[in-house]
Amino acid sequence: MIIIGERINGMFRDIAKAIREKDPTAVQEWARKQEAMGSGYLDINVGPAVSDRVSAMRWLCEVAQEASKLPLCLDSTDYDAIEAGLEVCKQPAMINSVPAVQEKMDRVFQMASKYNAEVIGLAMNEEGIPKDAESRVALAMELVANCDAHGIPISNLYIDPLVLPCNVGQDHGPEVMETLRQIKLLSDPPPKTVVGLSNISQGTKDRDLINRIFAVMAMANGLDAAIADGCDEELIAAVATARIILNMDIYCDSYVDVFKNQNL
Ligand code: THG
Repeated sequence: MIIIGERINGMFRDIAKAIREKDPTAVQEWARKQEAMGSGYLDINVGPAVSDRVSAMRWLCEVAQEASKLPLCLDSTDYDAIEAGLEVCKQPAMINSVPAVQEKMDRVFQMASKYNAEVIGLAMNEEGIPKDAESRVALAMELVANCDAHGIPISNLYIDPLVLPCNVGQDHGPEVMETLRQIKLLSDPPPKTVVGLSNISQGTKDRDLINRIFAVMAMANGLDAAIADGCDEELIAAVATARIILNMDIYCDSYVDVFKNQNL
């Protein structure tokens, strides 16, 4: 499973301050740290409190790329901000995200095609997030059809079944697991899958434990990627171990590396 490091997000105080003061220090520290600990992408989100999302996104992308060579996952509902990020990305990026809403899919898949970007498609539409797996899979199918219609390889599409905090949407848990399984039957090759892992534990006690258990359960149901705390050693160890159990690593390489690094 690929970890998309979640930490460069204006929802965190140090990043909000960095954006306000145009001080790259915290952004670049998190970029380096997440890369060093094995994240495969850096999520870049300007957060809720920014007035000019376009210039904030452009600046975050520029300074993150000075510190890390990881590809970026541009996380915004403002497509002008996403496009500003795509313009300065030095390598193909991931667009995070688009719901199954026609005019939004038209704009996002067009941008993806122009900039050779991957796309996260959300299992939701104008009516919100459905509860049952069948309705989520039906929305995933719409995203697959629109991706294909724009000539984008389906392997560049990541479907996000959408994870809600378990203390408000506990009944969504099994539906998310079932959605992850069924998405792999939609096409050949199938789309990839991604979740916002830390969503599951928002507002709960024992957040790290809940995140870790959810991650390995979702991996057993085929999860390919997670926007997650890439600096949580326990999460990384759990993911490395699940990769062995699921026979995803030849020679147990990542398992051995992780435990060697922790001197166990
Ligand atoms: N799907 C997709 N993209 C996403 C999400 C998703 N992007 C945003 C989010 N969800 C994933 N990123 C985070 C980042 C942080 C937290 C949760 C998800 C988090 N933050 C602390 C909190 O809210 O308690 C903030 C703590 C602080 O302020 O210091 O949990 O689902 N495609």
